[in-house]
Amino acid sequence: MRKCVWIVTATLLAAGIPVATADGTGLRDISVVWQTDVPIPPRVERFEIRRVKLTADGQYLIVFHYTGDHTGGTTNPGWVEKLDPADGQIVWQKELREPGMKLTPNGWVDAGGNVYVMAQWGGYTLWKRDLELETEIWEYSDHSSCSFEYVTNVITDDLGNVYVAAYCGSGSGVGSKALKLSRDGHLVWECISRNTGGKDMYTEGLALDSVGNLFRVGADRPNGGNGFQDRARLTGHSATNGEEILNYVPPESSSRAHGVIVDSEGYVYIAYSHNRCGPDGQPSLEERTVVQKLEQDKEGTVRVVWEYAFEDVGIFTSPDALGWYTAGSFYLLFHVRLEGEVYPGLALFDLAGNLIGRWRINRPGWGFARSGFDVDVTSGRIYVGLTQLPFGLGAVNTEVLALRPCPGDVNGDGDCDLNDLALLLAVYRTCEGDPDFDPHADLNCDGCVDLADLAILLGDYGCGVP
Ligand SMILES: [Ca+2]
Ligand SMILES: [Ca+2]
Ligand SMILES: [Ca+2]
Repeated sequence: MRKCVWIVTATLLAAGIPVATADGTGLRDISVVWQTDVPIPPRVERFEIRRVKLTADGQYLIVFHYTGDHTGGTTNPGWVEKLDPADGQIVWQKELREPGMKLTPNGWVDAGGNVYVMAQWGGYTLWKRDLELETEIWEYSDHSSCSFEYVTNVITDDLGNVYVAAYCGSGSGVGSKALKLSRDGHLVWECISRNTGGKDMYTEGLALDSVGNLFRVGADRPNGGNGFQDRARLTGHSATNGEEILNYVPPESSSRAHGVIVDSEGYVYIAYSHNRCGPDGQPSLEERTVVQKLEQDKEGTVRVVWEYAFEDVGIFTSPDALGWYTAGSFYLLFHVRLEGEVYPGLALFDLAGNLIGRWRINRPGWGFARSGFDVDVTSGRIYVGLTQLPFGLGAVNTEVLALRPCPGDVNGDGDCDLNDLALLLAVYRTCEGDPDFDPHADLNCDGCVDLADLAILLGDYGCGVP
C-alpha cells in the first residue's frame, strides 16, 4: 500500500529546520502566505464562499458568497467582497439587494473585469455589472421554459459569452439546463436535459474547450435527498447550438462529480467521489475521490485515458474543484476526514496522470470549498475560499487564504532549494522498508525515492525562494 508517512527525523530537528508534519496521512502541510476572515454581515444566517476569482490583471480578488437571511423577509441580499491579493486586505464588502431577491448561488468575473451575479425566486436573474458593482450593464431573466428554476453556476469565455447552468423543473420531472448568452446578454442557445420519474439533476462544475464547447459535471439524484442514490454525470454541449455531444457516467454507483477542466487537445478531466460498498454490499459512508482523464472517439464512445484514485488518504475524501496551474498541470481541491475532523486538501497532477504533490491545508473543520479557488500562474499562488463546517446550521464562517505549495520542498520550510536537493540525493534510490528511506523525499508518494521525485524537485527548483 502506498503511503507517505511523515516521520520527524532527529537530524532535522537538531538542525532547527522545520519539517513536514508527522500526521501519517500522506499529505504534507501547505505554506500559507496570508489568511483573511471574511466578516459575516448582519442578519445573514448562512454564509458560504462559492467563488474566489482573480481579475485578469491580477489586481483584485472577487469573492462571491452564497447567503441566507434569517429575518424571513422577501429579500435575501447577496454579498460580494473585493480583496487585495498581495496581503488579503478587504477593500470592500458589498450588499446586493434587488426586490424579491432570494439566494445568490455563485458569481464570476470575466476577462474585461465585468462581474456576474445571480439570484433566484422561482426563476432566476443574472446581472452583468462593472467591477465595483455600481453600474448595471445588462440583466437577463429566465422564468420561461421550466416551471421552476434554480441557477447554480456561471462562467464566461474570452469573448465575453456567458454560460449558465441551472436546475429545471417541468411537468415531466426535474432536469438540468445549460444555456449560452452573448456578451450583450441575449440568448444564443439553451439545452434542457430532462429526467423522467421525478429525478433531480444538479450541475456543479463548468468548463469550456478551446472551440467553445461547454462541459458540465454534477449528478443525477433519482431519490432527491438520498445521497447514496446519486450518480455522477458529465455532459458536453456543442458550441454552436448547445446540443449534447458527450454524455459520460462513471462506473461506480453512488457517485457525484464536482470538478471539470478541458485541455488544449480536447481531453476532459473530471473529479468525482463515490461511496465504497460496505460489508453488507450497500454503499457506506466511506467516500473515495477519483480523477479521470477522458477522451471521446469518432463514434462518440468515451474512454478513460488514466485514472488516479485516492486510496491511501483517509477513508473519506470528496472533491471540490479542478483548476489549471500551468498548461501542463492542474490542481484538485478536495476535502478529507482525518481523525474526526474535515480538512481541505490540494493535489497537483500532470496531464499524464502523475501526482506531483499533495497537501493538507491545516485548517481542521474548514473543509468545504466548492468552486472556491483560483491560481495566479505568475506567482504560483493559489487563492482558496474555505467555509467552516458544519454548514447550513446557523451562521457559517468563511475565510480566504493565499497558498504557495512547493512540490519540491523536502524539508517543509516552504521553499525548494539546495537543502531539499541534498536531502533527496542522500536517500536517492531507496524504497519503503529500506533503512535510509525518507518519506519526505518521496514527493509523489509512490513508495520510492527515484528519478520521478528528482524530476519534480528540479522542475520546482527556486520555488518560494525570495
Ligand atoms: Ca525546502
Ligand atoms: Ca530552504
Ligand atoms: Ca517517489
